[in-house]
Amino acid sequence: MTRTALRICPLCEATCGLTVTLDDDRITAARGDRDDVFSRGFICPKGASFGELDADPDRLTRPLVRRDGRLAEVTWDEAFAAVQAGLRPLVEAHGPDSATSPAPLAPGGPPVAVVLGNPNVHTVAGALYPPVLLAGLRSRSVFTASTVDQMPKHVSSGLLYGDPLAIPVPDLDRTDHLLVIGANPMDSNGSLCTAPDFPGRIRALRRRGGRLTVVDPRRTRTARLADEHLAIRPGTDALLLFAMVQTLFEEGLADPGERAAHLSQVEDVRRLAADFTPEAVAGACDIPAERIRRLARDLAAAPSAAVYGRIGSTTVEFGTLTSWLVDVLAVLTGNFDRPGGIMFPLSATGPAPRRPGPGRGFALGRWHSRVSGHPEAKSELPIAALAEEIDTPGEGRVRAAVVIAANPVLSAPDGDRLDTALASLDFMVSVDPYLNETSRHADVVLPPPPPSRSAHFDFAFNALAVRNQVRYTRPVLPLADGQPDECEIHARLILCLGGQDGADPALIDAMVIDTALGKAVADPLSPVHGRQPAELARELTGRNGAERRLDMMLRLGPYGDGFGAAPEGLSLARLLDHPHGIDLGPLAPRVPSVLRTRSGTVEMCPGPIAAEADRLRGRLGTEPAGVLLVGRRHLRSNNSWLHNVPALVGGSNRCTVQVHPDDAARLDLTDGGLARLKGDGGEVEVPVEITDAVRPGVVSLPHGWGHDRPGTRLSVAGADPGVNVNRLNAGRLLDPLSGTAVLNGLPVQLTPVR
Ligand SMILES: Nc1nc2c(c(=O)[nH]1)N[C@H]1C(S)=C(S)[C@@H](COP(=O)(O)OP(=O)(O)OC[C@H]3O[C@@H](n4cnc5c(=O)[nH]c(N)nc54)[C@H](O)[C@@H]3O)O[C@H]1N2
Ligand SMILES: Nc1nc2c(c(=O)[nH]1)N[C@H]1C(S)=C(S)[C@@H](COP(=O)(O)OP(=O)(O)OC[C@H]3O[C@@H](n4cnc5c(=O)[nH]c(N)nc54)[C@H](O)[C@@H]3O)O[C@H]1N2
Ligand code: SF4
Ligand SMILES: [Mo]
Repeated sequence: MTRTALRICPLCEATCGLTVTLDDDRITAARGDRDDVFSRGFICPKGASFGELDADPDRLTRPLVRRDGRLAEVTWDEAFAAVQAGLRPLVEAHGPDSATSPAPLAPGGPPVAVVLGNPNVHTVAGALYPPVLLAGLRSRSVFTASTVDQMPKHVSSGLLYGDPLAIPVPDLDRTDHLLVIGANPMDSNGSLCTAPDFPGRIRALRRRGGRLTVVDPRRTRTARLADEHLAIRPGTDALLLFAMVQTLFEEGLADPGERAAHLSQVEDVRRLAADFTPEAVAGACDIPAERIRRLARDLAAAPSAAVYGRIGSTTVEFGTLTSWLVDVLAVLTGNFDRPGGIMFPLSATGPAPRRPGPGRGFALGRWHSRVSGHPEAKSELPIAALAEEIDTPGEGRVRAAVVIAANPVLSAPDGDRLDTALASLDFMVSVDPYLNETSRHADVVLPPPPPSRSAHFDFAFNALAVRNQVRYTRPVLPLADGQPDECEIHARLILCLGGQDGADPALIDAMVIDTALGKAVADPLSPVHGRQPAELARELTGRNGAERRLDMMLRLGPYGDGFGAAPEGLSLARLLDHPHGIDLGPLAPRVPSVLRTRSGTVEMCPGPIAAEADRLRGRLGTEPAGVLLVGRRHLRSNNSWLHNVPALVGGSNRCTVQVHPDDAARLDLTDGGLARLKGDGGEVEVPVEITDAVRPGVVSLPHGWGHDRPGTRLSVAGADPGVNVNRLNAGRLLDPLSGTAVLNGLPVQLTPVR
């Protein structure tokens, strides 16, 4: 029987609503849901292949356990028993660890690393359970995709606003001028800026007479749409943006406008920027000084303007400084926290707005990594340091790993070293639907069900969306016999770490609800202040623990019904009545209530930033030489795990090194010929694609390829494996404040292979 069902797409940050067509239990088509309150029918080729991805025959359907060196299918009970047997002794040796029985933290915590990958921000399980797991385990060896991605933005926000999660987004639908630094939303569909149909929103900007400026060493599909494209030399954006700040002060254009009363240390920024004149940076950036001045003037003159930076602004040596400068430019041009500028979304499951005033502030470097002494950021260590934390002998060495939705062998620096290091662990468990380059090292693999059989709610991306809205989709198909939901997998994993395998996984949700309601009733500002937690818990609805937690978060959240205090407010039941979502309106100003700094103001010139500015000042007058490597993304790909879907691979989605014609001629490279690319971490041989889309002196290789390892189960990807760009990168170059690896602007050597 044919029917349709709604499912929010989990594949990228655009969070498009899909209408899937089902023939019995097979998805035969996926199209955009025209009635979706946010995405309004938009879809991209990845979403359209939802059915194919969902039914990939290589997807694991049963858990695997290593026996006599080989991974074999077992029952779920056997798999969890193996997890507890493998991890519990290591946890126990380091003292009590349960989140319910707090005890003093053993130095460094247990020798168990937790590695969390990108899809965790796209699943309900990944949002709700890892925080519980981390609180219970209290390991200091926590590594996530953030340190090959957006950690610089978290650190910048932590320092500026006192809250690393308070990330302002461009008010895309109302801005008159969008300045894009190192992002290619035409292919990525946007990031740290959830905007389904980013392409349409850019076209709408142009239609209403707005201006688009793109700073990118490649002429990307986004750059092609721009009024102005600046092909900057990679890694020099901090210099460019500082020179714009200098120009604003120099020419009397710095005017924060209405928000001035909530800012502190603005004069310190002026002093910090003084030496970064356009003339002083022009050579390094390879952008004429007069053009830099004009960029600053245009930004100041626009009726409204938004500055937006992404991967090319974060995964670089001065990533935190650049991320800070992105916001500083918006503040100084009066485009902070106002329509058309950069604004803070208000998520339906986030905390309700609190009374303005001093907060707890944000601290960095509360502990350091064992081997290289990297400071923690947001309780994480750099994923670039994962290999050395495993393979360097000594007290506190990481001996086991819990890997959830991560493929760091391909996505993190020094892929080969990490590959070897993971193989040497005493124990590793992967929660992953594929047997891939990383999970092949696991002793236990716990596969989640396919997305059609999981519910979807965007806990992470609603806080980054260009419009406030809320949507929820239940699974479109029931779970296969015996297959647990991913939430249940996470909950059982938490129980195993606590030595409680066999206990009811619902206990985990009950504990979280109990704690959260306990806090809420004790909070004099909460609508449920003074009520009984048990009575509130009984009011929660939902089919399972995850739904009850969602109901609780919605009801206590900024739009919530407050358990009856605001009867028109949000609850799970209300959301279920609106299958295409509920629109909550355009972004609204949130300063000062969003601020959590100790001063209660936007602290414009934090100490760690000033120190980084001094380090950058030392670079003035220098010009990076040699060939620099940057990445690229393709619309029909997504990090490391979509190369197994036939409809998405092939054509222009290929793992080639793009080289400018001048460089190709100089280096004697031919189109389609092989080149050897060498970095400080290793080398690869890869086909050359000659194109003037990259600027001279820059080559581009995508990440997420290199599917040629034995012991994986990726029949499509393995046939056209590509190479792992992160083999080139020894992972020694990091943005020091955030621990984020330098993935863009990496020095490489390029030679022809004969
Ligand atoms: N050189 C270079 N390297 C990069 C980047 C770059 O630009 N250049 N980009 C970086 C960025 S921004 C990121 S975010 C990282 C991403 O890198 P990772 O965080 O490693 O994420 P993925 O490569 O997407 O791999 C995700 C894993 O999750 C599994 N998975 C898929 N769906 C699910 C699910 O529903 N549940 C579970 N449990 N598992 C699932 C997949 O099979 C795969 O093994 O890569 C980074 N690496
Ligand atoms: N199709 C597709 N979509 C995706 C993903 C994917 O793999 N494929 N991954 C998802 C993830 S995890 C993320 S984090 C987002 C990332 O989203 P984006 O950041 O929009 O994606 P990228 O294509 O990496 O864009 C980074 C751009 O920065 C440029 N760049 C490199 N170095 C520099 C530099 O030094 N300065 C400047 N100004 N620019 C530079 C690159 O040429 C590139 O065009 O995309 C998400 N969406
Ligand atoms: S843009 Fe992103 S969310 Fe939308 S259909 Fe494509 S992959 Fe899915
Ligand atoms: Mo990412």
